[in-house]
Amino acid sequence: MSDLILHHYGMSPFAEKVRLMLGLKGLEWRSVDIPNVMPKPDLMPLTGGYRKTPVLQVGADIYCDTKLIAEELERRHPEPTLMAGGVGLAQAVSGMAENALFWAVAGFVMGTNADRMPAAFHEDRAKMRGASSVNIDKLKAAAPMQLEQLRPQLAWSADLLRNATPFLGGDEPGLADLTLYHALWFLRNAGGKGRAELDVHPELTGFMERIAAIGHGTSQDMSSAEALSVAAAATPDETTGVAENAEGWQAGDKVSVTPTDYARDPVVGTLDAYNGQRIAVRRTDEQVGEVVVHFPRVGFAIRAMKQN
Ligand SMILES: N[C@@H](CCC(=O)N[C@@H](CS)C(=O)NCC(=O)O)C(=O)O
Repeated sequence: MSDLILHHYGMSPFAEKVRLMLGLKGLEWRSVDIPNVMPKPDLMPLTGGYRKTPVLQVGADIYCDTKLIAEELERRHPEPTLMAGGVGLAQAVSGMAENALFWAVAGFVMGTNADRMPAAFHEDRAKMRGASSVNIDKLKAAAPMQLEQLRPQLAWSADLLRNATPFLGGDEPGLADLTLYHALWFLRNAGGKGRAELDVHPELTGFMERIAAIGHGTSQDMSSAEALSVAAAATPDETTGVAENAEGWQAGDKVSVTPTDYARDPVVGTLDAYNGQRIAVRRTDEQVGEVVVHFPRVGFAIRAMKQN
């Protein structure tokens, strides 16, 4: 069976983006179901603190963030390509779909479904965003404003798709499509009033049907304990090394790597790889031994730690 292990949960839109990448490439993969709130005791030994969903594991190499997961899947399994229309197109779409559009969807979904969500979920997300307390009334009161933000962006998305042929990058679906799709999928699947907002745009509903038809490849469930054993038995891939860089980073520097937006939990280790696109940190965990945790450069801050 496959060496690709995805740590995720069903309702995660960013995980849906990766499940579709696996489908687009027709891959087999192992599926580890993780909690949607902290604590995540079987994920932390692998990531060293990074808590977002999803995470891709290949042996003792751990890939964080869907941008990097896309690149890594493309490197390991180049055909069929995920990069129809080019990586620049995918990242440009990501600039909209994973920021203004995604947050309008998230705000609307959270506000309109607030009473149906468990208190533990609200508390976890408030903490993850760095808020000092949960304010459900504020969340609910913000829903109409979020809808005002959302509607024009759905119209822009429909316009983009009206000019697609039939995908954003041409004849074949690619990362740009999956990136736009995952925000729309979140709006449709979260229940409540989201679906009606999509239904007024036939371009969006047609596109969503085409993307859903890609499927998720072939997955087999794996327990989180088994995934930890896989990491413990494996050795990380050979490093791609630290490229010459103006910032002065060198292999072996003690560093922390932290998302720049939310869930800013630092991952600490020694610098293993650094180049125009990626940062990788080597760390030793008492449960799984030596692992290398990989991040994209964009969206992550690297900082020097004191050597001891
Ligand atoms: N930039 C990240 C965003 C990932 C993200 O925010 N995922 C959400 C779930 S869809 C998350 O981590 N929520 C908190 C959690 O699952 O603990 C990526 O592309 O992977």
